[in-house]
Amino acid sequence: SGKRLRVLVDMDGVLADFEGGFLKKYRAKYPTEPYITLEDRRGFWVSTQYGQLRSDLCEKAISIWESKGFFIDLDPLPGGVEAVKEMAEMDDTDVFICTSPIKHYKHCPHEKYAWVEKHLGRDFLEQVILTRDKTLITGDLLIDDKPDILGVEPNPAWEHILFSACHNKHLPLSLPQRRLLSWSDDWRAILDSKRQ
Ligand code: UMP
Repeated sequence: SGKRLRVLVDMDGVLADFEGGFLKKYRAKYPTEPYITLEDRRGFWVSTQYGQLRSDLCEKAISIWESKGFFIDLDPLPGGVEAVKEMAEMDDTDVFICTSPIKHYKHCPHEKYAWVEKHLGRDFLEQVILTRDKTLITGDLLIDDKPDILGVEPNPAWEHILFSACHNKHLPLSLPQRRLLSWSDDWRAILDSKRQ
């Protein structure tokens, strides 16, 4: 009973394998350059860590996700598409995909919609929110792999659930923040904990 539950689900690193897709295409384009294994990834920004490895690798990294085909080619992360479909079928539950496009807008926004259509179906396009500021979006939960989600709204409506990823799994959890270790973890219990 009570009001409907609104769940915001991030795309890169939560539904789509941004890190795996990046590393595969970076190594294919720059086979002789050094790279960072997923095991050694630290920090949300791939470009920052590549820039620390060697300064010119920052822009080489950026060239990968600015390329045509990068976002549409990302593989779904295990269980994500199934979880979101199940969530959307639950009583009194609204699910939105909440994702930040890169500022190089030539391919990314189009391919994010195309990815949702391909993996979740045409009807799910109604649920897509592209925004560079997630603090403006109201919801009960935001499932996102970015540790710090900041914007102009100092007190966002949602509770941020940190979705584990190669770059954040070593971070100490700043209480009372909760984690979802993967889509095999108990996401249903997290939703239930927010229901009236
Ligand atoms: N992104 C960068 N630089 C990086 C890593 C990711 O620009 O080093 C992009 C990819 C996504 C966006 O489009 O940032 C992150 O979006 P969210 O996962 O926060 O929605």
